[in-house]
Amino acid sequence: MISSPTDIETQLSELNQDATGAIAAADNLERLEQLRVNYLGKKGQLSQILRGMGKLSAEERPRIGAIANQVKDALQNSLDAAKTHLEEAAIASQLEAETLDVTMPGVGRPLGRLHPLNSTIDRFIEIFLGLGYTVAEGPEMESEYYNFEALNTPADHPARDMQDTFYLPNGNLLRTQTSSVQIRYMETHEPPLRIIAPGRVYRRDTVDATHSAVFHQVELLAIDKGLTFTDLKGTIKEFVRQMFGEELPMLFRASYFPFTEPSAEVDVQWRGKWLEVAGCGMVDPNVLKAVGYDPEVYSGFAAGFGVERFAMVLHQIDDIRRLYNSDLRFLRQF
Ligand code: 2NL
Repeated sequence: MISSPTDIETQLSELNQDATGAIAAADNLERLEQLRVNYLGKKGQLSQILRGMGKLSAEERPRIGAIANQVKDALQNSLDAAKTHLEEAAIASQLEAETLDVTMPGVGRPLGRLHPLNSTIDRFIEIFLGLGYTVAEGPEMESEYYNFEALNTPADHPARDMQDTFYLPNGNLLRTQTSSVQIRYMETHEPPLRIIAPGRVYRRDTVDATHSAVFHQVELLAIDKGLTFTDLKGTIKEFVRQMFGEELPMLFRASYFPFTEPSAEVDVQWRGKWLEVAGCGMVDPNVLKAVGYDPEVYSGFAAGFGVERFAMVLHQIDDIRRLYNSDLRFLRQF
């Protein structure tokens, strides 16, 4: 087929119109590249049209050639402009999406806090560290020896009753007091020593507002030459002064524990009420012998404090079970 100059001019003009419209409608860079290849590429529509040029006369060729160049330049310019526009728009929308408004209020992160039992244990530790004590720890699963026998509590003692202790199938038990930790400590250390043993203990108690089968104790033990009941009283008095923040009327009531002799229970008067705060006494000579200490050379005193009781008194908590059921409405108050 022979192309006439007007045919080619018409084709160029249509191409120009088509392409300009398509470029204007392109909304992404991939589409734009497709259009460039389609219209201006080596095998593109413009090249196709220019193939017809060979058949033009020598006079017409430069004129049509010039028109073709104009169309090519115009389309190339449109493509460049559209490309620049799309790139700028992409950057603008990215900036918009990533904008950080430094005036926005921060996200609130609620602070964790100590459970009242832990903060109470921490108070005990802080006070006794100040009095020269160190903290000792040991297993919660114990043998009868460390929990009872070494503490002068023979097999026929009422405290050994199945009713009171969680015995394990292997003959061991869950410790009923942290004294067992202190026996282990004495076995591996020479006097003088001053330790406290905070920790979890177990008793087969029926749970109610003031009893729990799992609770916490801090036990205190001091062994040296020449320690007397007066040292024990002075220690407890200083502890009470620091724990309650003031000196309080105190009462040592005679009592009995298998592992101390003499033994006493300690009451303090606080806010008009007498509270029982500790059991205590001079370490029984049989306990000293059990760990290989000579009772003729060394003496010592010991005391046991109930952590839950202190937490409840200090924070006015009416039911021990509140300390164990992890209700955040309760725990957030401390
Ligand atoms: C209580 C109070 C007490 C002890 C614990 C103790 C420890 C050793 C030797 C002697 Cl290694 N005593 N601890 C002493 C008196 C009281 O706890 O009411 N317990 C049933």
